[in-house]
Amino acid sequence: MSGKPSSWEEWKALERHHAEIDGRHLRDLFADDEERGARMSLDVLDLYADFSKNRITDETLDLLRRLAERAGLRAGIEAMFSGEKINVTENRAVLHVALRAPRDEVIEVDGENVVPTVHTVLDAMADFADRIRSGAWKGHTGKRIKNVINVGIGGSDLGPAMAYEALKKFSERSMTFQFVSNVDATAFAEAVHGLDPAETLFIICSKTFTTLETLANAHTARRWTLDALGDEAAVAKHFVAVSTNADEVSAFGIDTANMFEMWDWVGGRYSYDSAIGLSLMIAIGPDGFRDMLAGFRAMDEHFRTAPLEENLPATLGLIGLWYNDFFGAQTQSILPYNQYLWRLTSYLQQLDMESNGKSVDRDGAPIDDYQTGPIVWGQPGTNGQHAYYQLIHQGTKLIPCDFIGFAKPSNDLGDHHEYLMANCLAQTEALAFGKTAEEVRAEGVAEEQVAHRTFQGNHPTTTLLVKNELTPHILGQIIALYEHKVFTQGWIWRINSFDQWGVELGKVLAKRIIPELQAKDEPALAHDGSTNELIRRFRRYRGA
Ligand code: G6Q
Repeated sequence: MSGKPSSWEEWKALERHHAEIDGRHLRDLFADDEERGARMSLDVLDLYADFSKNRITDETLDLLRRLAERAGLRAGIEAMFSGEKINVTENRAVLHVALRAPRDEVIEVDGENVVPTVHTVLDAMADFADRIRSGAWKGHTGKRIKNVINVGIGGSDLGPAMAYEALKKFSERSMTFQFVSNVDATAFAEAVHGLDPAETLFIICSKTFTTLETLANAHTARRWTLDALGDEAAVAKHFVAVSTNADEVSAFGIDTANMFEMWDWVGGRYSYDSAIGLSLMIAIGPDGFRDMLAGFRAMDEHFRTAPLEENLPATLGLIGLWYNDFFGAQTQSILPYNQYLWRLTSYLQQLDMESNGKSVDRDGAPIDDYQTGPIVWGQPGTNGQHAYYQLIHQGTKLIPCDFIGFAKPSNDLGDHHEYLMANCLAQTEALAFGKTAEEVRAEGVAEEQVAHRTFQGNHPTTTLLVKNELTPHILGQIIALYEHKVFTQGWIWRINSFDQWGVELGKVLAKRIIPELQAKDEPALAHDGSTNELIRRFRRYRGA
């Protein structure tokens, strides 16, 4: 499929349709159609998705689906699942779906079935996790491992960190789990504060094993361990690695027998189902981890097989695209009403923004007349309500929101859960329907106050109502849902959602400035005037 999406007849039909919809209020759409609330929904696995509070009609959905068909979404899905090298700029397959494939599935990359090696690594992880959890694996001095510290950044951090928080209820509470990512020494210093090195295991997660932040933290961890335990042999008991780069792992001093493999066909931000999730597996146990993979797998199968009309990730992707490209919405907010999901939005921020923050298409042509990925942001409800929801309700910007609520609480205390969910539901209602000036006046509000207390409404939301409490299986479903939503959008925008040259740039740039900050003598600087001045001042204030 080639050509700019914006030049397709299906795109132009949506532009025309937008002109019709733009003036319509959700109040009217609901008044005209009593069935709308029940009809504009999908019931998939453990998720009930209500997208009726969006500025759409049945025709909108139909036109969006035609756009997806024109873009060859179905063929794109097949290409991904069958291991085609759709990451064209890196000439790689994109096979996070293989990480949750059952043992008997065959998925080939360059003629080799990758599923057996996925399960070999999963089995090795399970064996290791069991030994840590049971105490069979001992530290160098014979003490049991009580603390696990994941050292990694970006895709080698956010997934396990988010999922550990999400699934804390299922975790081994006699152990502590920490995630060190920032090269700011505070991250490391605070993580190890009060810990006994003899009881601490570091998992160094780096696909490339060349990332500055991770290697700096890993070297510091090594020193911290050896300063206390005094014997190089301790490294073998207190460090394991997850990487594709065996040479760098052994150069660092970790025996490759203690290395868990990953593969170039798994992108960092899609990797926490791989050995990158080892810390999580130690926390929740191999059974919990496999249950989570089964949740991912169930959503994978849904995405691959369900027709577009019933396909939840595709539908969410299309609705997001509708606002992004036709209403000019710049952002997308994700608001989980679940405290355990407090890091979900940061995780999804990377997933979405690193994948679809692109401005050239797959053929390298500039994208200058349509928008690609949105800015993703949000905080768990109800905290956000007392902070920035004001702008969503009464500001001048259009912010489509996903609300995620659970039918059952993870911790059932008094009336908390009903209070929580009442807030969730009330917000989507208020955002959609607002409060008219007449309604405000009818409350007896003084005339000069009426405008201030009027709520325009017509703010679009999608509600994901999970039928159960948050479990590993359900977390897997939710994450796979968003992975495939991002895929849907990226495919239609004709971008490569699987490279990240902007991230690579950062890795190179910092390395140029480090020697200039560290030089004993005033270095000759050849940056722009601002950067030169900042470097000079940093050196001066630092006392160089
Ligand atoms: C993810 C990105 C990026 C990456 C980190 C860490 O998709 O590529 O966030 O995960 O830069 O990279 P390493 O795992 O190679 O250290």
